[in-house]
Amino acid sequence: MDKKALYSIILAIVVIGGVGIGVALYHPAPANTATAPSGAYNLELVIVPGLDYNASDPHQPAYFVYHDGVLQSSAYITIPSHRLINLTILDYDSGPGDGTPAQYLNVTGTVGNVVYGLNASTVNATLGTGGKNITINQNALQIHHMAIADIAHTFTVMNLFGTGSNMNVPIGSLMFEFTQFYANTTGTYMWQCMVPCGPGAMATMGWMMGTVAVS
Ligand SMILES: [Cu+2]
Repeated sequence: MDKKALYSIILAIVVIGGVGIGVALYHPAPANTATAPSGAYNLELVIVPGLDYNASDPHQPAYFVYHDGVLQSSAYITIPSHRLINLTILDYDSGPGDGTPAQYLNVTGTVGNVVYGLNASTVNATLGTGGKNITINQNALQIHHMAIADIAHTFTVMNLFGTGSNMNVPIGSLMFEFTQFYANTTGTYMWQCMVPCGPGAMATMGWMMGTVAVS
C-alpha cells in the first residue's frame, strides 16, 4: 500500500469517525430516553387530613411530597423537564367536593388524559392471592372525570402547558392514584387544589398550594 492510499484510508477513518462523534455529541437529550422506564421520574404525593392549621382551625388537609423515604413539604416541588413523570398520589382524605368548578372535575394534561385509581372497593380485587405488590395501573379504575360526590382534592398545575392550559388531576376520596405526564417547558408554575377543602389550607404554601419548578 502506498502512502497516498494509506493517508486516504486514515483520512476516511478520521472523517467518518469524526462525523460519528459529532452526531453523537450533537444529538441533544435523546428523545427515546424520555420514554424509557429507567428514565422516568417518580413524584409521590400524600394527602393527610385533619392537620392542626391553627388554634381556630385544627382540621385542615395538606399535601406532602414523599421522597427518599421521608415526607417533605409540598411548598416547592421540583421535577425534570422532558422526562416521563410517574405521579402517584395517596389520598387519606375524603370528600365530597361541593363547590368544585366543573372544569376541575376532568382529568387534563396527563398521558391519555387518564388517571388510574384504587379505592376501598377495588383494592382487594387487585391484590389477588399471594400477591406482594399492588400496581395501581393494572385492574384499577380508569378515571377521566370525577363526580362532586367522589372528589376530595385536585392536583392542578396552572398553565403547565401554556397560558390557560393546566394539568388537572382530580383526587378521589380515600383513593390511591397513578398517572403520567410530561413537563416540557422549564419554569416555575403554581400548583393548587381547586376543591374548596379548607380556607386556610387553600391559601397556604405547602398545604393546598405551592410551586412546581420544572428544570
Ligand atoms: Cu384540597
